[in-house]
Amino acid sequence: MKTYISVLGLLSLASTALALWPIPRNMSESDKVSLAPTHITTGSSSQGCPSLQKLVLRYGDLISGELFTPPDLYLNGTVQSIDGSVSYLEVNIRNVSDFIIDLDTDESYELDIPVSGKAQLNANTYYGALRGLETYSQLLTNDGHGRRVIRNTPIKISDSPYFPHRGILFDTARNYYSVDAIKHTIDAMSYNKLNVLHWHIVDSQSWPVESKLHPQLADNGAYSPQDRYSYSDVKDIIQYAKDRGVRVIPEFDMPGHTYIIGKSFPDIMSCLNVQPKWSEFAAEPPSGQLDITNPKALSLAKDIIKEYSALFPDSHFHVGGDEVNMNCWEKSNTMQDYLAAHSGATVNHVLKQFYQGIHDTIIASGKVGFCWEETIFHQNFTVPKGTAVQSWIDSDSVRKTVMAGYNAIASPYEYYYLDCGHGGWLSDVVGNSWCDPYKSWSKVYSYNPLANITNPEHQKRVLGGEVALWAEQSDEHVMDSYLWPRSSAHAEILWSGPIDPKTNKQRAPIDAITRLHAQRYRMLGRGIRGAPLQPLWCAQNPG
Ligand code: CP6
Repeated sequence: MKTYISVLGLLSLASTALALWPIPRNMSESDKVSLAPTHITTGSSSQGCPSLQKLVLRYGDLISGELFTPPDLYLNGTVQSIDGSVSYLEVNIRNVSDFIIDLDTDESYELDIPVSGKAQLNANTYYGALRGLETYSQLLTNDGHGRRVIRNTPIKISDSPYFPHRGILFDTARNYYSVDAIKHTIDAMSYNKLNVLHWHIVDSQSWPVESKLHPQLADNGAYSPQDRYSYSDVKDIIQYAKDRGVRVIPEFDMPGHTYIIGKSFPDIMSCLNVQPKWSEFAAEPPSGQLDITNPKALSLAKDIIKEYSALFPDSHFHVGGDEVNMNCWEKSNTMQDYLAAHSGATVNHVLKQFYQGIHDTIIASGKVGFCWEETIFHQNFTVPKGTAVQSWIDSDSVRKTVMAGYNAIASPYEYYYLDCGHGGWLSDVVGNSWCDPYKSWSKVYSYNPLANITNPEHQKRVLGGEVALWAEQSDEHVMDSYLWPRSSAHAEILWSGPIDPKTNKQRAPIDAITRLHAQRYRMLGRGIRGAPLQPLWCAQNPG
C-alpha cells in the first residue's frame, strides 16, 4: 500500500487539468477559464461541403449531449471565477474536395481558443477537421457547477499524427461480430484518433462475408445464415468508417488458415481436418491449407483478390501468409507427385510460385500488398517494393523489415495481442505460452515501434502499428473491455509519438495515467465500456 501511495504522489505532479487523449504534438496553454459554446459553424470557404456540415452537426450533438468531469477534478477542480466566454467555434478546411482517406491523408489541424470571442479550427482536409473536433470536444469540461467550460485558456494547438498507420486488427472469423459492434468500435477508434481497421474477415473457422463470385464460400462457411456480412453491410461499414477517419483494410489470409474453403472446394486443399494430431499440421484446429501445387487453388486465390479488391476501396490489400505449415504440404500426395515430376523443386519453391501469383494479382488489381512477416522471413519470398509487412513474432522484426527495404507495421504479440492471457481457451490446462500473460495498458504503452532504428530513411518506413483483437477468446460482448483503454495507450504512442518532448525520453505510463483515466471515463460517457484502470479514489485523491 505504501508504494501505491507514493506512486499516487507522483501522479499529482504529472497531472494536467487538460484531459486530452492522445496528447497534441504542440500545445500552449495559460491559466484562464472560459465558458464554452456547443455551437459550431463552418467558415464561408467550407460551406459548400456537405460532409463537413454533417461532421459539424455530429460533433455539435456529441458536445451538447455531454458534460464531462474528469475524475481528478471531481472533488478538487471546482472553478471559482470565469474569465471569459468563447462565442462559437468556426471550422475551416482549405481543401474541400479532398476526401480520400489513405496512408498519406493530411490529418493535421490547428485549434485556437481565446479567453473570449470566436474559437477557430483550421485544417487542410476533412480528416484534419475531424481530428480537431475530437480535440475540441475533449477540452470541454464541467466547471463543478454544471457549466461547460474550457480550462487553461487561451490555448493554441497545432497537431498532426506521428505515424500514418494507427490501427486495430479485428478478427470476425473465430467469433462473429455484428455490424453494430464493428461500428461501435469505429466510434471508439475515432475518439482516440485511430485510423485503420484491419479486418481479419475470414479464417479457418468461418467465412462470414458474402461472395458473389463463389457464393458457396459464405453459404458453407458462415457460422449461421445470420452470422454474415452482405456486400451492403460491408459498404455500410466502410462508409461509416470513412466518415470517422478510419480506413478499412481487408485481410484474406492464405494459403494457411483456410480450412473453411475446403467446405466448398475440398479438392484444392491439403491436410484437410487431420484428426486428432491437428497440431502437426496447423497452428490451431481445424487443419487445412490451400494445395499450392494445384493451379485451381491459385486461381481461387486470384478470384478472391479480384473480387474483394473491388469491394474494399482501400489502397492496401492484406493476403496473410502467416503460420503456414510446411509439414502439411510435405506429407501430401499431390506435393510428393509434384516434386517427383519436377526434379530439383522443393516445397518452398512451390510456395514462392504461389506467392508470386498472389502478389502479381494484387498489383494487377491496382492495390498495394500487405502481408505477415513470415512471407519474407520464413519463406524468404521477395515481395514487391512498397508492400507493407506486418510483424508480430519478434520485436526486432520491424527493424529487419525496414532494413530489407520494405514498409513495416508493428504488431508484436508480446505487447499488442489483446485477447490473450485471461485464462480463456483452457490456457491454464493445456498451456498457451504465446498468449500469456495478459498485456497491461502500460505494457502496450511501453512499446516503441522505432526501437533500435536510427537511420531516418529506415524510420520513415515504419508506417505505424496495430493492436490485435484476435477472436478465439473474444466476441462483441467483451470487446469493449478487451480493447479499451489498452488501444487508447497504443493510440497515443502512434499519434503523439513514442518520445515525450518534455523529457526527450520514451513516454512513461506514470505521466499518462491521469489523462488515460479521464479518457476511459469520457469513453464510458460515450457508451464505450472500457476496463477500469484503478480505484476512482486514486484519481480523486492525487497526492
Ligand atoms: N490467427 C492468425 C491467429 C494468430 C495469427 N494469425 C495468432 C498467433 C499467436 C497469438 C495470437 C494470434 N490467431 N491468422 C498470427 C499472426 Cl498469441
